[in-house]
Amino acid sequence: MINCELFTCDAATKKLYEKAKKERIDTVWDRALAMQPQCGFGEMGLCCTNCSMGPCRIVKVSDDGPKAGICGATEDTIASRNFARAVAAGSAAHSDHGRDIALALYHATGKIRVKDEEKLFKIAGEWGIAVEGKDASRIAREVAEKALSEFGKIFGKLLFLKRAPHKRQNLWDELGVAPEAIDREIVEVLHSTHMGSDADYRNIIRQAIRAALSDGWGGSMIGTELSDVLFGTPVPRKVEANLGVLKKECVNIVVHGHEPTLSEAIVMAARDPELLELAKKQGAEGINVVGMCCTGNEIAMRHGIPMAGDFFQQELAIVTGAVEAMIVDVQCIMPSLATVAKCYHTKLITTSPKAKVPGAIHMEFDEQKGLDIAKRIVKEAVMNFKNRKGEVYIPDVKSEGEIGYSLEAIIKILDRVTNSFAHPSGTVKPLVDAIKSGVLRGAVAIVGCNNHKQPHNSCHVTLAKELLRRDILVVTTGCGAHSCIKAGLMSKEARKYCGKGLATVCELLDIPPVLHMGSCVDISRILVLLSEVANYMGVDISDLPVAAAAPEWMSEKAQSIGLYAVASGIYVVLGVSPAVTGSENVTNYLTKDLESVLGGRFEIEKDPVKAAEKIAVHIENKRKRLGI
Ligand code: XCC
Ligand code: SF4
Repeated sequence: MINCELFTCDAATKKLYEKAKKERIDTVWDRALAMQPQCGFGEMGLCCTNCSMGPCRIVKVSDDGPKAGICGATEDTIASRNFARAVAAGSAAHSDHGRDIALALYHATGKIRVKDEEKLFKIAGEWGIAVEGKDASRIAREVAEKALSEFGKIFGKLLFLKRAPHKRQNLWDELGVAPEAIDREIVEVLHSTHMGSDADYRNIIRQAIRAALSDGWGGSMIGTELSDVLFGTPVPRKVEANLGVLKKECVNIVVHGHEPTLSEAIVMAARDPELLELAKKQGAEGINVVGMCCTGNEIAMRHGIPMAGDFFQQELAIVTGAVEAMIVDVQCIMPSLATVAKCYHTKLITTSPKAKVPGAIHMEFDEQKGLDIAKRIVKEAVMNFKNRKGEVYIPDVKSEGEIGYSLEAIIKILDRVTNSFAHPSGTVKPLVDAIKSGVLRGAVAIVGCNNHKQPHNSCHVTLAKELLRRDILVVTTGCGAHSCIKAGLMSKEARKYCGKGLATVCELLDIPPVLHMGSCVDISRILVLLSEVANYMGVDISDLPVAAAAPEWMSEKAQSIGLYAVASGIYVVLGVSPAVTGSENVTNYLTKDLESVLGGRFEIEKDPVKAAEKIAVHIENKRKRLGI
């Protein structure tokens, strides 16, 4: 058995891991242990299966053994191709999510009222859609159509690229990396990395950059913006977090995955009086919906629904014995859930045609009949309450924090301290002033997943604390956000971790020092915030005293995010190395050379304390260059 004191800093996780062991349930950590030693070729990116002459692998540890694939592909070609394909898959996942939101908006028009008309009109204006004489429903349809055409339009660049500072847009044009249509960029990576196509690692990474940018400034941004239009732009609110939010006396429903279309409908359905009545008839006190992973972020930001847990807590939620249904859609759903659910009474319900799991019940979700299907799914959960068996144990571990810091919310907060006589409201001026004066040294985005190669949550939390004490503001999304809220970093009390400058800023603005900006597609909010700051200062994103970190990342999506951040001019510190280290050239290109081309680069640093030191040095260098 593994010593869970070492692998996580989260108390609820430790307690439930003990229960899992007692009940002989295998978790992600047990399977990771069984997987050791992991394949060195794969880890270094030196294994190729791109054609059936392979698999081929390059031997690095000794002089003997192949130094090229059967076709002659070198380590540089193989490692860069593998990396590019991972980026393309990540970009595909985010972007297909964005497309589904656009489709949902398209089909919703005329049936429901969109929640944020102001944002709808703003996007219409940005995209050159005439609004005069049209009602919101017609404009919504035209915006949705335009968004959908971003995926496959024949000519022209992505519309949202215009949100970037001019210098950045010009640089992308010069380098030939400005993406055209989202699907096409992803297809081109798959084509150019096909056996016998591109063999030049720099050119392979150039194409990967196009696919990554089409995620951050395309698919993800469409996902975020149109979700806001449909379901409302997040505003600050309090929520509870961690597995202690499950309630023993209630029907517990965990919604897990990514797309707010499903979770929004489940949240509505769970408030249906008939279903509540039915729950009472089954002996429950009510229906308790909680969210997991990015879906957890989405519904917490918009409805204050508790954030039950992160990627590594999904199995443990079921181990409580208190979950009547875990409802999932796409991405980050461990197939193991079906096996774990079998040992309890929990129903695992898949809802997307893109993600079925053997052993789960499939109830396909269709936005057009959203609420009806959601009610049927919730009913399944309610009727399952009386089937609980074995020990129900919900650890008494939860914390509270303030979340919901969309860009619009941040600007509203900044307006509070803007002197309205001297300065117009609605700008980032107070933030820029704080950075210029040095009260705030800079800002860092801590994002990404959990990975058994790093201690769970503690890398996110240690890094955040190290930055706060250096007067560096932290923004976060995804499972990084779950880590931070669980550790109490999104509460006002967290000011105790801050340096004097940051503590003062937080007090003045009445904000926590770690700002929750949403799910992983919502990293696009951070791109827009950075663009606003850079534009206000008349510089490029790469000039700003900022950085990003993914200390526990694992997914292909994270590789796409990392690369679009680098290509947007950001210094990105990864706690887990991407599978490229078998090629010195590719590794050097990503961690060194790219900086002179794009202004951003990767850094690989496992230790969060050292990562914070490196980030602080980077931020001070940027400040010096700006002369502040
Ligand atoms: Fe998945 Fe988005 Fe990673 Fe969490 S942070 S493990 S990708 S849920 Ni996005
Ligand atoms: Fe081997 Fe080349 Fe085929 Fe890859 S593409 S499996 S390196 S022969």
